[in-house]
Amino acid sequence: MQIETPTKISISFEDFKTEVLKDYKIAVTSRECSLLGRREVLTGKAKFGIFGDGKEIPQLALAKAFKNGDFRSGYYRDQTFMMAIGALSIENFFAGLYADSSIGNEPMSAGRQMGGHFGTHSLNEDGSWKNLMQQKNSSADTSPTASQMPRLLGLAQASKIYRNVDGINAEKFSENGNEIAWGTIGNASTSEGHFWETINAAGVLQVPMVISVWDDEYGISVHARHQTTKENISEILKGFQRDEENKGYEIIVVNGWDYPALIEAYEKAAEIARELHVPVLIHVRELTQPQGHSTSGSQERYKNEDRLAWEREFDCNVKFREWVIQNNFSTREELESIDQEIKKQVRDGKKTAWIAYTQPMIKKQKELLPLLENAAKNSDKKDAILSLRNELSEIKDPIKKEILMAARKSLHYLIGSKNDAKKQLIAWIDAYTSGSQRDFSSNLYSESNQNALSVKEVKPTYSNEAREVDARIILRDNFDKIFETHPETLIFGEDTGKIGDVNQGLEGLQNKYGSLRVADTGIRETTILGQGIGMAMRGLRPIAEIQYLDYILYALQTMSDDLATLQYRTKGKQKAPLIVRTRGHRLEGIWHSGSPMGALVHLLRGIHILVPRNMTKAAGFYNTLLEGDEPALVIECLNGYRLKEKLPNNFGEFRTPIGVVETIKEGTDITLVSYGSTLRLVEEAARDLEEVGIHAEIIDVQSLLPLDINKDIVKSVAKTNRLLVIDEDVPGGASAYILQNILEVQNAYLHLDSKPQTLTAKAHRPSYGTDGDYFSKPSAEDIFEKIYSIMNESAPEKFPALK
Ligand SMILES: Cc1ncc(C[n+]2csc(CCOP(=O)(O)OP(=O)(O)O)c2C)c(N)n1
Ligand SMILES: [Mg+2]
Repeated sequence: MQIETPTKISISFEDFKTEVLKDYKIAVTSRECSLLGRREVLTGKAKFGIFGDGKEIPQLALAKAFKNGDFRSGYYRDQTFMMAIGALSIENFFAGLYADSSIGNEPMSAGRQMGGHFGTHSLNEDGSWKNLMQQKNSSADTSPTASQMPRLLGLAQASKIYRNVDGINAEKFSENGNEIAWGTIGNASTSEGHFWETINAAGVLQVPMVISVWDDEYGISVHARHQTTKENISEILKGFQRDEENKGYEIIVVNGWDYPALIEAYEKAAEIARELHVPVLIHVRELTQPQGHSTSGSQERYKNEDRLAWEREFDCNVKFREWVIQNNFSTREELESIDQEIKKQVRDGKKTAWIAYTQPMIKKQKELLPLLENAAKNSDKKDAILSLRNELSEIKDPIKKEILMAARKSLHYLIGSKNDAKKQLIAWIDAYTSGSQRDFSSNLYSESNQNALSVKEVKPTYSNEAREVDARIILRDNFDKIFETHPETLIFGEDTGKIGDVNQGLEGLQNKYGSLRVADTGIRETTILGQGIGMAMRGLRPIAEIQYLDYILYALQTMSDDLATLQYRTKGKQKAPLIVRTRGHRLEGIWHSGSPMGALVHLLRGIHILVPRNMTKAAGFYNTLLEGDEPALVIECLNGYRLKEKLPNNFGEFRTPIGVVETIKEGTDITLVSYGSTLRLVEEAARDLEEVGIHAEIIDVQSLLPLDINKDIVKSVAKTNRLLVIDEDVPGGASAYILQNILEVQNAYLHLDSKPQTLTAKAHRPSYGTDGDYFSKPSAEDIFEKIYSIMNESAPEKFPALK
């Protein structure tokens, strides 16, 4: 018998039935995981649960349209989809819930993320790319609502680049740009700016992005009437609908419990997006939350009985089951027995996951008990140690914390004693701690042999007749070389394309390399960042330009929550080697001369932060970064583009090393540490100080994250015995960060004869105009006087008081 299936492809009833029953099993498995998962939290075996119940059926339809090479960028409701593409087993699901730190058991994040945060592996053990065309891909989830949206844009745009830019080796990433980036988002999260910014940008760019809105009418307890105009996201997005004259979106509305309609909707969406590169929004309505939002709180507090009754009736799994029976794909009895079988499978899988999670720790517990007994034997605090030992032995499934607590507290009782038992205990604690610490702290930065720190310095070279040119020319010619030699590089931002950036560091390059590789964007910093993240995750080497450092605050959430955590939250299984280019520090006024480096340094651990003092150094950083596999933020000096620099002749080749400081003036009296635009003033002050017999040594840190990996600054302080850190940030900002490193990491306090100090801008934003700058930021006079006062304090006879 042939039937007209929702897939529009005429397949045999038997084949379609097999497909339907396979889906049924996944839906039931997923639901059973949610139900048991909640129980695991309520009985204390897991800490928090957020599940995909009530959203199963649309995800099965999504999975059918999802092909190898495609990418998902979604949120915590998508367990059914992950199961359907074969990326999440029952055991994986529970390992995530328990926070199992083994990447083998918990491939999503090795226990670093709450359960419900999904991802696949893009990288091999050595950090190199897997062939993403041979697998179904999911970018790693993040918890902040709508934070998946900017990255989604970039994942989609990569297809556009692969389809339209020649010469890129796309083998592992794309086949003619036919890959779709599939987004998922909750109805309430569409209230976020990230959603709107992404929707508009994808409409402008016309990229293959299909975004599903899972609409259950609620965002935790808050109803749609407080979230969305007209309580209807597809209704208010109607203006984005494409028509004969204008490009735009295809918008599809479908009920989340209607299996055949969903399959049709997703097939149609895929067709349009994949072939035509038109973005699609699928508004999936009438979804439910059978168990409420998460394990914290209960929905009875905010849903009335009518709503709860409706949710029970329209539960997508219930409706699907009815449909299966009505259409004779199975009988009630058959489904009953499938249900029972799956219940058992999930219970068994849960048990297996629990054993895999707890076994290694039980082994450690067993190892430790005799060590504690031995230690007790040899101690006058025997009873206290034995009591710790006994408490530990009574814990059925101990976690690392409980085991280490017992061991370390016992050691505290052994202060002053010396014997083999204590030695053994110490060795055991050290080994267990350091091994475990890696489970929780590794992979903040790349650990591959392509990591940016291992790229060796190459100095710029100059011909004998090298000219002095406006520094922006050096950037321009270097970018030219980069685009010529690396077809996978591209740059985009506000005014980046046609005019070649606001300071003409890209002058003429759009004409040469095309408007996809040197591109203007809308004014939308968050999604500029997201374009970069997504494209970098698909093998391209994007350079995202944020016009001024002051405006990076718009993109900061995405940088901090997404880009900076990517390697860490996947334990090194995904990377986005994105270069963020911007310009900042001193120029004019509150919003064109900010230098919030402390804020950035603190929020962006996981990204290299580079602060070159001139454009040759900046160009060298770009060359270094393109050799590496890590994300970085490069801040060019806003007031440096028209200053003269000597023209090198090895563009594209010279490399500024990352994390390495440079001594730009030698001296014996005091070490001055600074970076960026401030350095020119420090140099000016140092010249004046020479006149009064003070010989300052100046160190340019060049790179704030990481900072002075060779610990060179302390060597200078050992010579000068005095230290001043100078920058344009607020008091206690990046200067305090630098000082902490020099004093605490490098132990420079051992060499100091004077109080180590900082000289910074005022606490307020810099005021406009030359006087505004003079009274807001450190001037050469401020620097001179500060240093002079330090010298006066240490040798008043030689350096009599200034005033
Ligand atoms: C930026 C941010 N604000 C608040 C939260 C807390 N929070 C988590 S989920 C959620 C509701 C999301 O609702 P919706 O988008 O409709 O998704 P649903 O859970 O209903 O599927 C909120 C407010 C968060 N994770 N991130
Ligand atoms: Mg919702």
